[in-house]
Amino acid sequence: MSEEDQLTPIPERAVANAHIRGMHNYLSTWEKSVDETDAFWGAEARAALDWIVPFRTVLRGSLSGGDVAWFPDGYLNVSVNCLDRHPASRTAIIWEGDEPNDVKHITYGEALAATCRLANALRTLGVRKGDRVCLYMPMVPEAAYCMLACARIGAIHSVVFAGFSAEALRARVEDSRCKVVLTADEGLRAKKVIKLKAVVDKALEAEECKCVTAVLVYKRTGGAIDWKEGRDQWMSEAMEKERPFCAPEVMNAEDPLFLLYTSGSTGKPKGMMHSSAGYLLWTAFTHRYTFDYHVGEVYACVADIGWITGHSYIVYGPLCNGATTVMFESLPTYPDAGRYWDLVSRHQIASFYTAPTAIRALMKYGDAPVKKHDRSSLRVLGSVGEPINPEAWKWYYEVVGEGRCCVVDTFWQTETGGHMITNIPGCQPMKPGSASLPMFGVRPMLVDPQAGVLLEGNHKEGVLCIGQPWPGIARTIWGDHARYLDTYLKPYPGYYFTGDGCRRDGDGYLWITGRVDDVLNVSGHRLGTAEIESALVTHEACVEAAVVGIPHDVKGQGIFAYCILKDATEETADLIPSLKAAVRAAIGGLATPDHIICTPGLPKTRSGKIMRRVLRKIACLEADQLGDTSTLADPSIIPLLIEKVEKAL
Ligand code: 6R9
Repeated sequence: MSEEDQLTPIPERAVANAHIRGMHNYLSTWEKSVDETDAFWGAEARAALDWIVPFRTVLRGSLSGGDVAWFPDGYLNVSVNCLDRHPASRTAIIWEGDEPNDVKHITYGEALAATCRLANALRTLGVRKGDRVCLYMPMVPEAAYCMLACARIGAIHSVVFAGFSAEALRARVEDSRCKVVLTADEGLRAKKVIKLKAVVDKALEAEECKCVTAVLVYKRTGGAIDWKEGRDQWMSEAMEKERPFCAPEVMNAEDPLFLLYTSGSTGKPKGMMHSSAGYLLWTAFTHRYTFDYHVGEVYACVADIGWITGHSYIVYGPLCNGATTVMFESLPTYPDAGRYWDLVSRHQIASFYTAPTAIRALMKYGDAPVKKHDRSSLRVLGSVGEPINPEAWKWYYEVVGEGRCCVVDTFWQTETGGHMITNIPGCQPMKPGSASLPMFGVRPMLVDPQAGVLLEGNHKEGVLCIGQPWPGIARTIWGDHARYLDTYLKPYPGYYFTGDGCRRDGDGYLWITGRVDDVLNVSGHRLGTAEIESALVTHEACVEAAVVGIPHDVKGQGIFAYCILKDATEETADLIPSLKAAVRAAIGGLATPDHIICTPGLPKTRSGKIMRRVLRKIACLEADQLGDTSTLADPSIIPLLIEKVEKAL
């Protein structure tokens, strides 16, 4: 199919009332947003946010300096922008619990009162501006209140996804020296109980976590939990003691709003630090344009608040825009594979945002579970987390959206705060599998990774960089600005380096080709191969490990691990399960390898570097395409590995 043939026209009915219409208006707005930065973003920030002290400077610093600051002389409070200024009677959150009939509608007034009580409770516990507070929470409205309560008093929240293990939680609490942990007794997903408090207890046993002086526990299930007197308190009891009013802390635009840990190419996760004003503006702005959001509509993002998608597009962006945002606690296949569409029909959802891995999983159940539910309220369907394969795109567009909805394929990262490359409903024709064109304010650059030179014009492929600062860029890695510079800003001086490969086609559309570093994308979850390798070597039998990604038809990527065992270790039947358990203990279930092969050696160069390219090819059963192996120290390992992999798969 030629590139032009792939263009899918904008379904007119979906965008009759669009904020911006037509390619021409898109392009002129985009040009203004990147060329007249001060005028464009100054006006946006004045219009979209309520300021306590208005800013005079729009942008200071540069990518080359690593000192980007937006609206640096302005002051505001993020929670005020997300709650106080919206009509108290409007629905802020529609929460749908694990069971489809467990629904709560929460108004802005109610959310504000709960947030204030929690904010006061945190102050009573001694939490002050700049202190770190860890959240290890299920998908309940209280999780959003906890985030906003931190914002209200200027504390920096660090949400840890509730699927991470005690060890992973410990490392994150330690790295940012959290003072308080906010959690629940248990989480609930498809009737399965997740023992959150027990994980917190285990994590906090560690000497390194003595910084934590209090734990507030939200009662979700009422299940039995251990209690540490003097440290633990029920969240509801702490809240009842407090007034539902809390004077917001006056925050500088650049004061940190939160940390969110994400994986990179070393074993240690990075605490990406986001700012207050720039981040909030970026999430609100992109939420409004990408989903063509209009006040009064119901909007649903079914991600977890433990990931950046949940931060930006369940909580901050939508609430800043005064939207009605859905929080969904359950799974797409519970009680059956029609759950999402049941959700859409019952709450009359206008835009729905999920990940390709969920779409692919649901496709397997056929069209019937979709068609059973009325989807006429839908206008925009969003995709995030990984490249969406054209088959999944078409199913989403044709079956779920009945050809009436815009599909927006949003490329962005924890580090970017919000959408970077995406089509915008009403602006550009769509191409299945292409994230399309840059968001306003974003100047994408393709760079030749070897020569480091810019690749201008169409029909080019290189690594994706961003040429100028945008308001939502993470400002640093907590406690390690040097690593921030080394990872993002030094590889291609003057640019922000995404870590992704990208192709620009004949129409100028951008196609993300995936990570070019040692980062895996498993079911839309970002994992470093080095993290999984260090987890494997915590097992007493494993002395060295190498992890590579392999294609997986639902998860996008699967995890394939090669382990070298200690000399005398026998490969007993329980060895592989216990290696997997070691990974679950160190990181969490989401990082469990799909396959583990034990081997006496790994293909290494003479200087001792593992040749991952070779391991990847073998794991993908493409051993006939190994390429140049002349630098291998000991080629005899190759046939042995091929034989083992063929047996295992
Ligand atoms: C938001 C989020 C970031 C990585 C990113 C890229 C991949 C995300 C994508 C996409 C192709 C898309 N990615 N969205 N690839 N098309 N629409 O997912 O953040 O967890 O930090 O992951 O995900 O590889 O670099 P994060």
